[in-house]
Amino acid sequence: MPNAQKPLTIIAPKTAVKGGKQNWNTRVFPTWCAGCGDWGVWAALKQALTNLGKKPEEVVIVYGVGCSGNMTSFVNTYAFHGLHGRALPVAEGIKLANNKLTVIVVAGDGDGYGIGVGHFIHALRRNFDLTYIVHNNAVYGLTTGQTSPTALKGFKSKSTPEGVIEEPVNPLALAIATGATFVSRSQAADIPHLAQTIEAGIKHNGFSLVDVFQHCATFNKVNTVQWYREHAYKLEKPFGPQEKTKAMGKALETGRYPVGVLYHEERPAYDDEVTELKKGPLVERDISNVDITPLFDEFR
Ligand SMILES: Cc1ncc(C[n+]2csc(CCOP(=O)(O)OP(=O)(O)O)c2C)c(N)n1
Repeated sequence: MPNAQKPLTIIAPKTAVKGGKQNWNTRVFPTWCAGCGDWGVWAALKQALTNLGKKPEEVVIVYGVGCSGNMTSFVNTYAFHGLHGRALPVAEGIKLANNKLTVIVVAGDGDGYGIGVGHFIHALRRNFDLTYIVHNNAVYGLTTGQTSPTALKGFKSKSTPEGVIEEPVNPLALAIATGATFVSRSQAADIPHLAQTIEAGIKHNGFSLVDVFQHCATFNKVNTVQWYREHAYKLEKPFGPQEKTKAMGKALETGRYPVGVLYHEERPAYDDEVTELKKGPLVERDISNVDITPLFDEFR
C-alpha cells in the first residue's frame, strides 16, 4: 500500500508548478476500479479549477467517506477527509473561518443523501457559498454494493436481494423544495459537460448542488453509462425564481432525467449576511489584544 493511502485528515497543497500552470495531481495515483465514473469526476473537477484560474492554495475540498471520498489523496488542494455524512458542516465551518477560500464538498449518494441528508437540507436553506459535488451511483461502492437512498425501486443488491421496496430520494426536487439557489446535474461519462457544470457551480455565490450520474462499474449493473445515456436529456437553460414550479416539475419527472443547470437564483449567501464577516475573514483579524481568559474561565 503506498504511503499516502494511509488515513489522512488534513492535507496541504504543493505550490504551483513552473510557468504558472497548476498541477492538480498529487503523487498518489487513484485506486478506483477500472471503468469507474469517479475517474470522470476527478478529471472534470481538475478541468473546472484550471478553467477558473484557481491556485491549489485557494481551494479547500472537504470529502465524505466512500469511494468518492478517497479522492482526498488524489487532488492537489487543501483537503479534509470528514466523517461519513459529515462533510458539509466541516465545509461550513471552513467558510466561516475564511470566506475568501473556494470551498468544495465531494460526497457519495449514501454519504450525502442518506446518513448526511440532514446537513444537506440545512446547508441548502442557509445558502452557504459551497459547491456540493455528489457522486450519485445509486449504490454503496466502498462497502461493496449495498442499496443506497437513490437506488430505484426494484434494485437488487446485497442488502436488498428481493429488490428495493421504497421510493428513491430525489435530490434535485429536495433541493428546490428546500430553498436551493443552484441545482444541477451532470454525468461522469460526459467530462466536458461536467467540468462546465462544476465551473458554473463554483462561480455561483451560494450553495450549488452538482448531482453527478456516476456509473459504478463493479456494483451497479443497472445504472450503466448506456443506461444514463438512454434516460438523461440535456436542458437548454436554467429556470429562474419565477419558474420554480416548472423546475420542480422537471425534477419530479420519472423515467427520463434532466441534465444541466435546472434552477438558478441569485440570493445573498450565508456568509454575506453574517455581520462579523463584513469586516473581513476571521482568519485575518488581529487577535493579539483580545483577552480570552474570560472565555476559558467559563469552562473551568
Ligand atoms: C458512521 C458510519 N457509518 C457507516 C460507515 C460505513 N460506510 C463507509 S462508506 C459507506 C457508504 C458509501 O456509499 P456512498 O456514500 O454512496 O459512496 P461510494 O462509495 O459509492 O462512492 C458506508 C455505509 C462509516 N464509515 N461510518
